[in-house]
Order: sequence, then structure tokens, then C-alpha cells
Amino acid sequence: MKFIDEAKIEVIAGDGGNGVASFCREKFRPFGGPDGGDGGKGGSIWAVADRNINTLVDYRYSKLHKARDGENGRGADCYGKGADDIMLRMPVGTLIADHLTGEIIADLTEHGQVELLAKGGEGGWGNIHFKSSTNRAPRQKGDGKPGERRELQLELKVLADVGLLGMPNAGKSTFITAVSNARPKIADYPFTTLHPNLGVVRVGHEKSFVIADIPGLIEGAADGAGLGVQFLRHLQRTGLLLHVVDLAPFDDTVDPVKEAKALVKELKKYDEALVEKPRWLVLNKLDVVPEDERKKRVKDFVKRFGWKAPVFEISALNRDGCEDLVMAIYAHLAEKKQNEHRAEETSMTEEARGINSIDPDDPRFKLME
Ligand SMILES: Nc1nc2c(ncn2[C@@H]2O[C@H](COP(=O)(O)OP(=O)(O)OP(=O)(O)O)[C@@H](O)[C@H]2O)c(=O)[nH]1
Ligand SMILES: [Mg+2]
Repeated sequence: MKFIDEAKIEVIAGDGGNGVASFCREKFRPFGGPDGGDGGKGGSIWAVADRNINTLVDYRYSKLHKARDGENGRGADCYGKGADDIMLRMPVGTLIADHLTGEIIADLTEHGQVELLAKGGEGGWGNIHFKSSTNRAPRQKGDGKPGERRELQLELKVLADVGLLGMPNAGKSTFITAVSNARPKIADYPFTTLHPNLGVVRVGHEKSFVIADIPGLIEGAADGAGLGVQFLRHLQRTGLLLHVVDLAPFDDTVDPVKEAKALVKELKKYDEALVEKPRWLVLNKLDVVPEDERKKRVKDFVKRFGWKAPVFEISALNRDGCEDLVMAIYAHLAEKKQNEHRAEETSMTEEARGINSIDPDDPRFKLME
């Protein structure tokens, strides 16, 4: 499932500093001549593609990016200081367009790619540049040029990193609402969610991931019961599944362990590869369980379900435990990504060094020894 993550930002490059008209006024140098320096250049704004950034969510928080103006020139041949450029780090895959004209300004396809978004204004000339044989005392000076200013539309096609699995009413949509920008419908009847929703979860500055909420599954789903398993295909490219379980069902004839086992069975029937994916257990609605019963209920569940891997206890409604879960997810995804990069880099350097192509029986190597 592809989903467009987008943000609108405004970039304002710095204006160039003004040049000055000034004359040398030193004792014993009565006609010292022009000595007005140039203005410094205004700061430019650039986009840099960075594979460590996953979404555009940070740009929804900071929309205006303004570089500083260059300093004005001064007398005594002093040039104004240029302002620093601003580098905006964006995910690889970001498409940057001019918001007003729709013109594509940049397509960030590779890690490290740098593109100019708004050019800083040039500084104006000081009067030293206007000196000529006919005009020894020029009073002209140039004003700094204004920096470019643009409204930009950023777009990124994202895939979900994490998928939510669970019976109807388990609280999947409540959870995605608690932790992300998605606002799906939530209600106390089954099959409230009829189509998948994606949400961007922001963990911190430049730290985010995407989570998918899909309709609930019930026993027999693989054979078409309920809404069927058609939506499971959206989870095939996610790196982690969260199995959300309602630990305090309203109807006390419902056994959460039986339901959880039924769900795993449907998952297996649909696709063994999904079952092999990292899957964490998320026990929800803990707020409804009396405090002195919680430990026992969780322990019983885990034992009867036969679960060893990570278990999280949360209340999606009042957000208890949600932050810890989100941090753990981010750490898991970041580690996975780092391992992938490491593997990629190792194979690239080996290729560059020709390691894979060295044949120890090659007579040339024997000669070199
Ligand atoms: N007390 C309590 N209620 C919760 C919690 N999480 C969800 N609920 C309630 O459970 C009901 C179902 O929540 P949803 O988030 O719609 O469940 P869902 O898993 O998305 O359900 P479907 O979309 O039908 O598959 C709603 O009435 C929620 O308010 C929780 O942590 N505590
Ligand atoms: Mg739902």
C-alpha cells in the first residue's frame, strides 16, 4: 500500500548585503580614494537527501525556513560577511515542486544528493569597484540582491513499516490514533475500519516511521468470513507486525487466547511468510482490568498463548505504555535499517576492491608473490 506523505513549506533565502560608498580618510592621505567594501551574499537553502530520514513529518512542524541576510559592506575595504547556507535534510524519494506553478524543482533519488531550493542574493558592490580613470571618487554603490523565496510542496510515497493485526474491536484504530497523525473511525462495533489507514508516527526530531491499520480479522477470514484476508497483502512489505489483543472483552464468554490463536491460524493459511515476520504481542485495554488482576491476567495469557517474544501491555485509550512501545518499534526499525546499510556497503566495497573476482588459482597472483 502506497501512501503519500506530504508537507508544504516556505523557503526564504537571505538577501545580499549592500555595498557602501566610502572614502579613505586617513591623516597624511588626503585623497585616499574609495574604500567601500561589498555586501556579503545571503544564505541559500538546499535540500539534501538523507536515507536516515523516513518521512516528511518534521516539515509539518517547521514550515518556514529562512536563511540570514548577508552583512553590509563597510569602509576601509571591509567586505560584509556572507550568511551561512541552510541544508534541509529530506528522505530519499522526496519530490519537491513549486507550490504555485507545480514545476518540479528536484527529485531526490539518491542518498547525499544536494539540490538548490532558494538562492541567496548576491552582495552589492562597494564603491571600490566603480573607480575608473575618469572617476576617481565614485559615489556609486550596489544594493544587495534579494534572496529567492518559494513555497514548496514536498511529496513522498511511503510504505508502511509496521502493520497492525487483530480481531475487530481489539483497539487497532484507537492505537494508531494515539500514536500517529491518522484519524480513522473508532467505534464499539466490529468492522469499524473498512479500508486500511496509514499514519506517520513521530518519535523525535528526524525520527519517524509509518504504521498501517487494517480491518479486523475473524476466524474463517482466509475463507472469506468477515471482510476476508484481502487486506493482509498490505502487510507483506512491512518489517514488523503488532498483534493487538483485547485483554478485557466486554462479552466475558470470549476467550482472548482462543481468539489470538484463531488469528494466527488465519495468518498461516493466508501466507506463511507473514507468520515468519517479526511479530510482537500488544495486550490492550489494560485500563479495564482491575489493577491487582493485571499481572496474573497477562501472565496467564502469555502462558496459554505460548508466547516468548516481546509482549507489551498498553491502554490505547489512555495511552498508557504506548510511548514505550513506539520507542521500541523505532529502535527495532533503526537497527534493521542499519544492518541493511552495512550489508549493502560491505558488498559495495568488496565489489570495488574486486574481492569477489579474485581467483586464488589465477597464475598472475602466483607471479606477484
Ligand atoms: N477501555 C478501553 N477501550 C478501548 C481501548 N482501545 C480501544 N477501546 C475501545 O474499543 C472499541 C473498538 O476500538 P477500535 O479502535 O475501533 O477497534 P479496531 O480494532 O480498530 O476495530 P475494527 O476496526 O472493527 O477492526 C472502541 O469503543 C474503543 O473506544 C482501551 O485501551 N481501553
Ligand atoms: Mg478499526
